[in-house]
Amino acid sequence: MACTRTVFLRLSCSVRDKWSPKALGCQVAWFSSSPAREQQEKKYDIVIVGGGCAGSAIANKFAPYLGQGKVAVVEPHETHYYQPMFTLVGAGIKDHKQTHTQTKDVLPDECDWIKDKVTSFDPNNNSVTTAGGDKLKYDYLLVSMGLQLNYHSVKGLEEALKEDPAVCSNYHWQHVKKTHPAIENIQSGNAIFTFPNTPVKCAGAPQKICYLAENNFSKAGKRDRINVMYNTSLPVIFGIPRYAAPLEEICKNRNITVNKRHNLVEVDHKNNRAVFQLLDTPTENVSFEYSMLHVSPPMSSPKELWGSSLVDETNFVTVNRDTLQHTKYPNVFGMGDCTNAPTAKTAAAISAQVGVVNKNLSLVMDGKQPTRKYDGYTSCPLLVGNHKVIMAEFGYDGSILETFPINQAKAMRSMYFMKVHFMPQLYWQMLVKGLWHGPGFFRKLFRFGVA
Ligand code: UQ1
Repeated sequence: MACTRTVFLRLSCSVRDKWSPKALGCQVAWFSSSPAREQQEKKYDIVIVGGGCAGSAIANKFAPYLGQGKVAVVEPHETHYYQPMFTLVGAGIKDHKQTHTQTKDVLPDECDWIKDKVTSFDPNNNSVTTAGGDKLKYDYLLVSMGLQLNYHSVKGLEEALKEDPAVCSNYHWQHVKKTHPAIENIQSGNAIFTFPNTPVKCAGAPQKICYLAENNFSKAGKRDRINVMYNTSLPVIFGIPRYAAPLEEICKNRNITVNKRHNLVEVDHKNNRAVFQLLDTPTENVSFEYSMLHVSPPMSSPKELWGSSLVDETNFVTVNRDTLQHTKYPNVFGMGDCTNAPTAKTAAAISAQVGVVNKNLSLVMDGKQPTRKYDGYTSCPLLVGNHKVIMAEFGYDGSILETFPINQAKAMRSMYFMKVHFMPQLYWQMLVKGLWHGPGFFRKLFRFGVA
């Protein structure tokens, strides 16, 4: 193979100085000095594919304990986003600058950060290969790659996001910047909010921005000129009936039109039209003129996983829903949005999974069977406007797992405070550092240890 010089570069200190400040960022990256280069092969105790919320938390659990160079995190992006804040940015409540930090600042000093992406998995030989052609061998693998946003699957959408200031999307760090201006600029006509016909992360986000925008329109005195429309592919407004009931009530009281089984298939931004497939009569489409369009894009597992032996027929990583261990490869675990664990995909879900994977991976590394069980805990703080939040918390099979001994199906100001001020701190100071295992302990405490 044609090769030129390969640089295996330690970004700063090669031997960890325990007094050195974290700001020095003692992580390792592989850089090539030319596109054609010699491929590396390296062996690790643990390879973590994906350095988002889940990957960072587990890296911070294991790397300091195992020591320098034993854990690799493969993550191509230099920026780590706190995605739950995107709704607040879209609504003009938080600044975009508050959503992110550098990847190197959330990963532990002791891990090797491979700034690349994994393109193939070979679990039968305990190895993964990166886009740069490097082979990483492992004893244990964690797959925490998140979801892929498929804006390209909706005809005309990418172009509309580029060219039409009225088309925005809170799911992407760039498109979210357009949401608040679009809310401010609309004067009359249809404000349309969509929910796609695929698995999604934060299933509440598509409607949260609808409520916040409607609230903004009312306060700006233009509500009577704007028709607010929530067009969802789902047959229900929310999957858990306890929370669906107050949300239906909000839509009714605030005159928000909810069009169920409507799936966005085309945006014709030159004519301000959004086309929806009617999922109950799929050969039929309906089109609406828009003055503002907020799109929640179709999503899928990352394409690098497709067809690998780690995934099911829907291309999500097949894990045991209780232990999060892979169903076929006992030295592989899955976490976060890319697995087939049947619960809603959120940062809160990851928080509860951190404790489970930490315990079960440790047991497996000790030659034991995994024992810790994930109850499917997930949470969706549903911002409904007027500084209020319905704090939905639930688990597998629709079980309600509310933390506080109050009626969380009611929109409350205290929960708004939690969402806007407390959760970001919890995320940055605890969750990505592997120090927050979800609110299960507090839930039991508030119920005197019985739930
Ligand atoms: C949570 O743990 C978490 O992760 C930090 C979130 O994501 C930002 C949440 O939104 C929620 C609700 C939780 C759950 C925590 C409590 C205290 C209810």
